[in-house]
Amino acid sequence: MPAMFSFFKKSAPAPAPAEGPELLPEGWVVKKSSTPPAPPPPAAPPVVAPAPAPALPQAAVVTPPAAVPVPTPGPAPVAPPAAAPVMVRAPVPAPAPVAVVPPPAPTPAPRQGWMERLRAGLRKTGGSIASVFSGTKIDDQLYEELEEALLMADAGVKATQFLLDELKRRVKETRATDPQAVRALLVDALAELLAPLEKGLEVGRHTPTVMMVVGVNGAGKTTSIGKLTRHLAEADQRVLLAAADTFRAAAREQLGVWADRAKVEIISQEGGDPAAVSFDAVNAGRARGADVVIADTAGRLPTQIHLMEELKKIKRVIGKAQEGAPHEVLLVVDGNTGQNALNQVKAFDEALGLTGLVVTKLDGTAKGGVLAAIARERPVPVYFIGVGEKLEDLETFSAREFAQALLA
Ligand SMILES: Nc1nc2c(ncn2[C@@H]2O[C@H](COP(=O)(O)OP(=O)(O)O)[C@@H](O)[C@H]2O)c(=O)[nH]1
Ligand SMILES: [Mg+2]
Repeated sequence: MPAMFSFFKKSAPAPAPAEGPELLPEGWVVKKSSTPPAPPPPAAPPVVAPAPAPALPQAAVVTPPAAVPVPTPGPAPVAPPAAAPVMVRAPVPAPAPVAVVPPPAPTPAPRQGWMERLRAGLRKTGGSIASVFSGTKIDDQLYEELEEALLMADAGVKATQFLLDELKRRVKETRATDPQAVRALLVDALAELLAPLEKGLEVGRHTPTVMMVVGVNGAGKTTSIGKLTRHLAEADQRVLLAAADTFRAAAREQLGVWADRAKVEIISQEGGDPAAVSFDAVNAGRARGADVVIADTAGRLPTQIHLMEELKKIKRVIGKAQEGAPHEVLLVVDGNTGQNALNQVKAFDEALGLTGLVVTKLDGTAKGGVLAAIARERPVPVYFIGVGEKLEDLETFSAREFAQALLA
C-alpha cells in the first residue's frame, strides 16, 4: 500500500537551526532553564504537539513508510485459511500449521475502508462502463458501447482509443471469450495506462520542503491542504502554513481552522500581498526549522492572465526566500469537472510547471475517466485523490486500485 508520504532519510540527526531559541514561547524557555535535563533541540512545542486526532485510519495510513509495498490489495483476501487445516489434523497440536502458514497478508484495514469508499465514489463513472460487459458476447457492439461509455466518463478521445486498441489486442492474445474476462483485461489495460501517474510525495529532502498549491476556486485547495497538514503533523512533521489566499478574509479563516486543528503555525496578513506572505512564510519556516511549508493561494481561472502572472510571481519570490523552492507546485482539480480538469492541468502546467496533482471530488462523479485523459495527454503525477470532505477521504493514488474500483 502506498504510504501517504515518502520521507527522505537524512544521515545526520537533524540540522538544528541556530536561531531556534528566539522562537520558543517565553514560558517554555523558562521551564527549560529550571529543569536541568531539558530537551536539547529547539523543537517548537506548539508545532510538534501530537494532534489529538481521530486515531485509527490516518495514523495507520501514515505509519508504514513505503516499507511494505504490497503490490495490490487483491479482491480476494487470503485471510483465514488457517482454521480449516487445524481442524482436519485434530490431534496435531496447533503450533505446526501456524509455522507453515504464512502470516495473513498485512492488508491494512484502513486501506480496505478506502477501497470501499473509492468504489462507492466511482460507482457513477464505473457503472456505465462495467455494464457494457453484462452481456454474453464479445462483438463490435460491445466495443462500440465501451467507446461511448469511456467518452461519457470524460476519458477523452485519445485515452479511449488507446484503451480500445489495447483491449482488443489483449483479447486476441488471451483468446478471452467471456465478457467478464474481457472486463478484467480492461482493468489491466487501464491500470497500465494510469501507472505513470502514480508517485509518492516526498518530504525531507529539503528543509523546509516548500509546496505551493494552486487551482480554480472551489477545487478543494484549502481542504486538501488541511488534510495533508493533519497527516504530516501526525507523522511528526513540523508544518507551517502560508495563507497566501489574501483576497478573502474567509479564506484565511478557513485555513486557520485547519491550522488550529492540526496545531501548526500559520502565517497570514490581512489584505497582504500573496507573494509577500509566501516570502515571509518560507523565511519563517527556515528560521523555525519547519519541515514543510505549504502556501495556499487564491483560486483563479487559467484564462485570467494577470492572476496567472501573480502566481508566477509568488513562485519566483518563494525561490528568492529559498533557493530551489518551491519544491512542489501542486494543482488541485475537481474531478467532477472532467475534461475541464484536463484543460486546467495543461494550462497551469504551462504557466507554472506542475510537479503534482490532487484530484478531488471523485465521489459521486460520472467523469472519473478524466484520470485516463490526464495519463494520456498530460501525465502530471497524481499524489492524492479525494472522495469526500472528511480527513480519511483523501488518499494516495494507486493506479491498480483505481482501475479495480472503477470497474468493480
Ligand atoms: N464531495 C467532496 N467535496 C470536497 C472534496 N474536497 C473538497 N471538497 C469540498 O469542496 C468545497 C470547496 O473546497 P475548498 O477547499 O474551500 O476549495 P478551494 O477554493 O480550492 O480552497 C468545500 O466544501 C470542501 O469541503 C472531495 O474530495 N469531495
Ligand atoms: Mg481556498
